[in-house]
Amino acid sequence: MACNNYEIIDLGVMVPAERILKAAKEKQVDIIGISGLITPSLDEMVHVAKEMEREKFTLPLLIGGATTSKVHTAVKIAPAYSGPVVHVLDASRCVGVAGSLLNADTKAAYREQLETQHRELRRPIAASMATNSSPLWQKRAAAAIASTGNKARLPRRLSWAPGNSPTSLWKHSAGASTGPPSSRPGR
Ligand code: B12
Repeated sequence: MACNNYEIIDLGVMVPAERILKAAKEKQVDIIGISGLITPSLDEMVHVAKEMEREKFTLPLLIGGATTSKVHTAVKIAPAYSGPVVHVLDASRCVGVAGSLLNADTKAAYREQLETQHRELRRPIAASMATNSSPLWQKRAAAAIASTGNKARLPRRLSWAPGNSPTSLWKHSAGASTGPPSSRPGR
């Protein structure tokens, strides 16, 4: 990221959501990135997303780390926050993702693509919940399936405990390339 003119503000590990969001406001960052190494990090990431929503953030939230996945991001994190939430498999892809999210010409289409992908990833889970015999579960699953926007909340099926997540805030410096991924150097 730094090689592509992004300034990285590394807040370290086990950083509470409150401190992440405070720093994001103070430094006027363009993107927040959080990393999850072990299972407890996953629930903490959902908490960060909820806090971003509560504090009316609109910045993109990037998700990465050994324990994270596209499915968890789509099912558990993205529904908690109305801004863009992107799972990035490998940090080396961040330049392209950040560019697509920040470039005025590409961000709307990228967001659309992201929402479609998240809906696709949620669909089988919502469908499997619908087959559960509990009436309450069926009701909640039906609501989840009927929901279209990224506010769709799926009932809790999996258990994730709170934990830690290394955190970075990225400030987009003047001169950074924000064109579509194929047009940027270093990819
Ligand atoms: C190294 C390691 C450790 C080290 C950690 C040292 C340290 N201080 O970081 C030690 C030995 C301490 C350790 C301990 C444990 N570990 Co461990 N560990 C690993 C291991 C082998 C590699 C993790 C790593 O650093 N990879 C290198 C980094 C660069 O890769 P990465 O995290 O995947 O990040 C890449 C992408 O995800 C992305 N990315 C990462 N962060 C971000 C952030 C953003 C914003 C973006 C966009 C992208 C991005 O870019 C990176 C480069 O491509 C993984 C297995 C694995 N192969 O992933 C298990 C693993 C993470 N550990 C695991 C476990 C269970 C543990 C322990 C709980 C074991 C135990 N019972 O004690 C403890 C927990 C310790 C703790 N409290 O955190 C599990 C986690 C499973 C889970 N879902 O919870 C894993 C997945 C192994 C496994 N398959 O079971 N571990």
